[in-house]
Amino acid sequence: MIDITEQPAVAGFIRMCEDGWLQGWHERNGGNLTYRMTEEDVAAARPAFASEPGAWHEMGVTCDNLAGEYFITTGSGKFFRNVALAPEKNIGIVEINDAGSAWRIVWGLAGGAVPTSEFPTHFMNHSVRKRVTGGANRVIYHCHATNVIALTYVLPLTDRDFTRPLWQSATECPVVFPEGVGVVPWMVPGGVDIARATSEKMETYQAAVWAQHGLFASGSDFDTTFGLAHTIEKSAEIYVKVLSCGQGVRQTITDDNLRAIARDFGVTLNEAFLG
Ligand code: 2HA
Ligand code: ZN
Repeated sequence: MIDITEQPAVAGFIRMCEDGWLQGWHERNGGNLTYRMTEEDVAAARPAFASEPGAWHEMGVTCDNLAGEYFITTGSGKFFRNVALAPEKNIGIVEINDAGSAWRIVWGLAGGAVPTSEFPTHFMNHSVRKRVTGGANRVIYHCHATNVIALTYVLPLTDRDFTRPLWQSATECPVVFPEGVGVVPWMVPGGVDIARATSEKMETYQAAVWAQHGLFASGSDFDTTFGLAHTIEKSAEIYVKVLSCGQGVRQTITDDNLRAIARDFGVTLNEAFLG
């Protein structure tokens, strides 16, 4: 029997859970992570799959372009803090049916656990990001990034009102997320409505802010997805500190500065947020 936790996809997944925990973004069971496996990942993990997969569970959403895919997912109610200690109890691998509407557990989530309560949102976001990135996107990550959440109490909840200060609070930001960030108003977590609202934002953006809740980030691998969340949260932290000085903003990165960064780094900034 192989040690599945040493396979690169599972090992990378576990490391990212640990990284998020160490950042303080995953109090209790906060946050969730999913990864759409490659064929090679599935082949490497298959020897550890259960001889009898679990029962199929309908999700209430259907995504044709995810039929037959395999995902690594955190478990509902599980703590990121515990993932590295007991992976098979806190994360698992699910297979999607041929209709793209149901999952069944093939490894992990031991003891009756199920995929994250946000699985429908992750699933719909995977579908959108897979389509708009031509299959490159594989990771969807939800974290309770403290300063991003704090800003949702003081900034207007629009894509523009979040993107501009985030771009202006760290010079690398326009390079890392030139399309900006989306903002989803406060909604009940875990349901199909928040899944739909988020996936609409992910048509345009790599990341979406959930008001008074957290951040959704996407990417082609663990490094870029974690790096995106980290960059957004760092910029939010700087802006929170700037506001906390209580003197307003004396000087910032101007729109001409932003355009100059975009030109030199070869990225196209979302013009809707300039000027
Ligand atoms: O998994 O963060 O949004 C717990 C959550 C729900
Ligand atoms: Zn959450």
